[in-house]
Amino acid sequence: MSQLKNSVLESSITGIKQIKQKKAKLQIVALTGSGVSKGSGIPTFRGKDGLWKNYNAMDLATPQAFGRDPKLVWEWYSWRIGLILEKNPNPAHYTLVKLQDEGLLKWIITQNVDSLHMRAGSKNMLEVHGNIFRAKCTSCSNKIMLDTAPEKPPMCECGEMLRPDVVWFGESLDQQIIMKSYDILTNETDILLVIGTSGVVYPVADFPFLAKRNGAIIVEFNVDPTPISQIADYTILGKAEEILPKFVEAIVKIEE
Ligand code: BJW
Ligand code: ZN
Repeated sequence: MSQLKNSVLESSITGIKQIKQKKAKLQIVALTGSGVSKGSGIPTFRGKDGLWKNYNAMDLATPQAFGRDPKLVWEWYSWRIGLILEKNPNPAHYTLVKLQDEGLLKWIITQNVDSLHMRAGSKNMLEVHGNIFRAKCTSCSNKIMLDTAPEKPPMCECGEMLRPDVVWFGESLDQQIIMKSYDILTNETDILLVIGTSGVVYPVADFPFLAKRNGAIIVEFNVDPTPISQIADYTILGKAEEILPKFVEAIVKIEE
């Protein structure tokens, strides 16, 4: 059962110290969601200030919506691209880079499409829901990168329309990325940090459960409890941009 107190930060460090006594090199993996970019000023999807408060997911983030009105869908994505370009990574992103540089964090599995982990300098990253700065052809296999917000729906050189290279509701996730994620969560994860995700969107919502079944310790960072809190060994309540740096600082000290 997870502990939902603020002293949880300290008990999580004590718990990790105990695991460290049994295993010389810890393998830490981070699973991130939109809450990690909230501190950069990028809205999350759900919750009171979330994108889905003002926009209907089914009108904007499904292949059917794009089929009906590609211009509307591109307008929404262009607006988001413009917004993200004005923002910068926050301490939550940078602190994961530090953990990676220390050789402790092996992988970041992110649902975020905003490239902020990459802009902060993270490596070994799996973007399971795609990337908003990439567009793919609706007809051929062409993909292009976008460095500015498109003013009108971009077209492929083959003459067909390009679409955002993100995963919409009802679409399958990239099979290779999913298989790699399953492999990491099954075989390479001693500690899974679950940061800023509501844990309601499948199949990613199952990832912490898979890691747990395979023996990983789950440490969750969120401003509110989520369905993942039920299986989390520690749920540390607070803003990722504030609590994650404290957690990482303590973890790095254990290693020294
Ligand atoms: C902070 C904070 C701070 C705030 N610090 N924390 C099984 C069961 C039920 C349903 C399904 C199922 N399998 C499939 C489905 C359907 C569907 C689904 O899951 N629906 C549920 C919503 C019910 N899944 C799919 O369709 C997926 N495809 C699939 O499964 O294919 C196989 C299949 C095909 C056909 C039929 C059946 C199966 C695809 C899902 C694609 C999701 N796409 C989006 C949009 C991406 C593109 C874009 O950006 O436009 O991905 S939706 C949106 O949700 C986005 C996110 O990556 C994803 C997750 O959201 P996230 O990141 O967790 O954000 P929030 O807002 O939900 O939460 C933020 C959290 O942060 C909160 O907890 C806050 O408290 C916290 N927070 N500030 C720390 N400062
Ligand atoms: Zn094409």
